[in-house]
Amino acid sequence: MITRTDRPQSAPSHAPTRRGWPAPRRSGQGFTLLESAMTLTIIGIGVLAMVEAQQAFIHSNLWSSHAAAGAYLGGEVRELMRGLPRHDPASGLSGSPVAFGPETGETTVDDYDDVDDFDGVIFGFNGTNPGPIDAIGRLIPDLDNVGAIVLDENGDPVGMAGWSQQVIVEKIEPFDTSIVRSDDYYRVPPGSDDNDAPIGANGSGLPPLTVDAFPLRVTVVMRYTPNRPDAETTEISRISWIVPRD
Ligand SMILES: [Ca+2]
Ligand SMILES: [Ca+2]
Repeated sequence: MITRTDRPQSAPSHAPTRRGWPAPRRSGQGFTLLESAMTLTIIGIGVLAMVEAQQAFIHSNLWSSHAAAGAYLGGEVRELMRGLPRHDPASGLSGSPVAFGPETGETTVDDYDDVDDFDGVIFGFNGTNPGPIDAIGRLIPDLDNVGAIVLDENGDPVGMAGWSQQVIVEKIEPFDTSIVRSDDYYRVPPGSDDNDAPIGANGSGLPPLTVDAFPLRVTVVMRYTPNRPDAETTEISRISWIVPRD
């Protein structure tokens, strides 16, 4: 039996073998500078590839979570506005001049009782109202790393950081929904002596319509602003639907 100590001595490392290649290094001899450099290069390339793959994963994951959050926030506003009349149930579409928006005394989302009340409202970051909001008008709170609701100095919940929901309500032509009319537009019969009628209101050949008889198109735009200096606001998603005439 041949033991480690009994094994015959191998040839010196620099001595060529029969085929001309250096013999294997003996134990404890160490590495040459070239071998060390090549090893470091290979490891470096591997680490770089892993870092790039990790960055790509983080970017993809961020886009995915933002897209999901944007769709969620848009769906909440749509659900909130579902079933509301196009114009105020008490005063209709009125004002001087006639314009969309909340009526006197309607100051919060709980007061809004018709679709046009929401025109121009931005819920959330840098907005006109607290937000973002959910389908029953409640603030959607921001969560910290362990899932706890973030509170302000008064102990009140803080809205989802950086997110906003902007609502745009437009009056559209029932015969061509790509045509947007002004808030006070209406149409009178041809030959009408209504001197206040908007320009072209009775010359289009289309049927007469009162100021509140047009369908509405609602668009909700979701935007996100990262929490860092000089961060740019990005539109993440938008949702649009038409509220038909009764
Ligand atoms: Ca109203
Ligand atoms: Ca209104």
